[in-house]
Amino acid sequence: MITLRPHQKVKHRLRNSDFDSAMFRNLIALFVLLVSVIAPNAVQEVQSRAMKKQNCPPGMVWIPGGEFEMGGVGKLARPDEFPVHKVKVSGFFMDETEVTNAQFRKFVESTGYVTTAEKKPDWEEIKKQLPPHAKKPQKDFAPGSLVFISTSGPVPLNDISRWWKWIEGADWRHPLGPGSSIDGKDDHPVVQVSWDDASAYCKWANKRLPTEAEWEYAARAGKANQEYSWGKQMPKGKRIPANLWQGGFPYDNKCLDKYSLTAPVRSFAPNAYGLYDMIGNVWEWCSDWYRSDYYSGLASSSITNPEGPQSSYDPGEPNIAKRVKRGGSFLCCEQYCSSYRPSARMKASPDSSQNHLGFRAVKSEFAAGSD
Ligand SMILES: [Ca+2]
Repeated sequence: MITLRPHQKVKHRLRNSDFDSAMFRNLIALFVLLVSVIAPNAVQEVQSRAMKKQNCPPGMVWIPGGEFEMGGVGKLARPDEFPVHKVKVSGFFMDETEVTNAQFRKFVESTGYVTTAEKKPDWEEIKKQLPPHAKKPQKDFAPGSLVFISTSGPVPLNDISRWWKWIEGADWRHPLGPGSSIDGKDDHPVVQVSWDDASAYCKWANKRLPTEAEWEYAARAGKANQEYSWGKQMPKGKRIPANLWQGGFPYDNKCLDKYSLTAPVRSFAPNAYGLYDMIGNVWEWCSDWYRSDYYSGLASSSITNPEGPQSSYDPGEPNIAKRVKRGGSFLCCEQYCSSYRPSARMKASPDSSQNHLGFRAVKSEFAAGSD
């Protein structure tokens, strides 16, 4: 038996180690060669994803393109979510979180932008949304916005005026009206922003609002035909997966998820794409006009990158043109709209702002890096 001295053992180990690492490198090279011959597209896809990750704008994630079934799943789906149809979307970058107060403040400080809620409402614009011959009120309009105010007990749920009140002086810096503030809430989503405000921010940030199809595709995060973003389970019990409403609506918020209004972004687990709060916290504006019958007018074959209908139609308020909003908010519950489903559609006029409504932005692949 040959006995190695200590220095010989080290040399021996080094030689073995050199040999092992050379073998390992050769095996990897062989593996890559084999894969590139057998599945060249897979290699390109992996390389492309790695490049996308490397070139991802700060605070955004890459959403790889694909095809999905867009529309209602399960018994809670509403008529405007049908028919379910196939949609292809190209890959795009999406904000990880809803746009925060800090981000919106940076935009306002850079541009001097004044939001819709901070401007005196224009009677000529309001008149367009009212029945013909509506008379101008005696009192002058003051800037303001809509604020959710809990009722003292149960109320008919077909009358939103019971819990939505026009509050003069409510705006993004004062989400609940005069006396409220966003001090210490830099990481909360900005609210009281209209579609026009959200679009102005996006333009400044060299981004854009997501289409309704992009939004739903990103919210599903690869979970085909699932009722909820997190799977098949209703948001019940103590492990609530998003900032929603628990308890009797709109009078008894039990806050099992710990938040009665907005929560700081990233308070709940992200979806499989790494996107936070796609469901709950605040509604998010999309770029599309809203039409209740939009899906039924689409071709039966798969459509690619749809940008929504040319015009708006909401049978509930046919005189008011509306844009789509998605994802539900801290006010969503089973008793009212159950809009914590990725397919749920909601709408509001582009000059509307509310204290449960915000947005996040996206960026097309070709626009990446053009900052
Ligand atoms: Ca909540």
